[in-house]
Amino acid sequence: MFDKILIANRGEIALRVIRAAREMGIKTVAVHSTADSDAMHVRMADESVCIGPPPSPQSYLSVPAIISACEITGAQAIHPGYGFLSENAEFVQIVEDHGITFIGPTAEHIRVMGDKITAKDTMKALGVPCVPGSDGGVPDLATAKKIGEEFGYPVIIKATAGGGGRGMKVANSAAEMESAFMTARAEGKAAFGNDEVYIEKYLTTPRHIEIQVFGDGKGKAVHLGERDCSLQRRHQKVFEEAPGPAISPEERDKIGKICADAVAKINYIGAGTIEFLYENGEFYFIEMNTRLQVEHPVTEGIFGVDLVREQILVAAGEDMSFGQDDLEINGHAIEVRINAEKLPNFSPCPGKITAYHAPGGLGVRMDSALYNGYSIPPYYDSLIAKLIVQGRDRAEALARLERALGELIVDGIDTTVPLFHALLQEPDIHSGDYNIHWLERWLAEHMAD
Ligand code: MV4
Repeated sequence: MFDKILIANRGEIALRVIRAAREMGIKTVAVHSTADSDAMHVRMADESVCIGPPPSPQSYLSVPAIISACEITGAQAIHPGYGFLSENAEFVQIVEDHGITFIGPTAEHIRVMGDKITAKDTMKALGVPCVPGSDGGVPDLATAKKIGEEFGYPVIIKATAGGGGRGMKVANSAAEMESAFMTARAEGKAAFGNDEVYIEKYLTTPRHIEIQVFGDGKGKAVHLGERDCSLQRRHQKVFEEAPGPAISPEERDKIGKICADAVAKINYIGAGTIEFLYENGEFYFIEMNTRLQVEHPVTEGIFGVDLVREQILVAAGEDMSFGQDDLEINGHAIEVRINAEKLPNFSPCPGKITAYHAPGGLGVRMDSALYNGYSIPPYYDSLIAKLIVQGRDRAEALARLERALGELIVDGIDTTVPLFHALLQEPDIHSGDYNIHWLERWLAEHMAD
């Protein structure tokens, strides 16, 4: 096992990793920009290294600075958290070339899943159900129109280097194809330097259901059920839950086994998420994320496992501490993402926290790097806290969410907390009757400015 690891991240996820490492008796190194000298992750780690000025490209994304921090402190492994360098295959290669262990998948798995066409080809070949569409890239407009006719409109054109909603355009008819095709191409080129696109049948009212998988890198893998992350705004998740209110135990076992078998076959190591659209009782693969995700705590809650601990175990060459037969769902968990943003426009709202009180009690987990008097810097993501609640069933989890939100005090800045109080008044939230468009529609109706 490692003696010391470095966490190449900040905020709540850096704390999350430090906590797992400390329970395992592993020393921790925090890295930070000059804007984060007073940040909680710096205080909580055993050691810290300043790696550069506030803008991320010169600090949290600076590969030489992070490698140097490892060498100076003698850290043997790097946990990337999510975002920043977590899905950067070149970074992983450089880390390994320096004799440092990357706590996460191989550079090759990250590369394969980062290219959405290759990811889909790979998953299809492994028996994972995919959205019908072009098999591979679509070279020109004429081919795009042929595919539109073959699968029937509406279709969606996606940049192969895209993901998270960028470089995506819907065409409702042949007439809309030219503009949608050209725009998706141009966006792919501008944002990712790659103008290759592919086409899928557009699913009009799906849910976003993602399956948590975990592999040991030696051909063994398990699944930890699904999360329903359909409640999103501009491709940012807002509210996530597990298990999915629309998924039956039989459906879970079936799609879960398909996913676990797929990642076992490619000797996948560590945590991964296989994203699906779910409509009319069918799952359609869209993307795979090769990292620990923001919303992993809802899965940890219902299965009672520490995913970061397992990541560290398998990265050190040890076995996972559980197998599929050890995994059983207990109750229901919900996470809400609390952002330093001002409603109704969700405009970023950095500034000084003048009073802070975190909720507690049975079934409440608050993952946050906030403290009283902390100043939220303007340079980074606006996520300031994840409130995760768990109950014996969904109704109990929702009641607990409302109770916990009531206890929370974050003064001095605006947050998205009022959004959650309002959502908890909605019958559709209580019945679980929502899809990927529900929140945008609700916001248009309730947050008109
Ligand atoms: C789709 C789709 C409908 N049909 N693919 C958006 C982000 C990227 N991960 C995939 N996305 C979508 N792909 C087909 N074939 C609708 C979306 C989509 C979406 C997906 C998940 C959660 C929220 C969404 C909001 C708008 C569109």
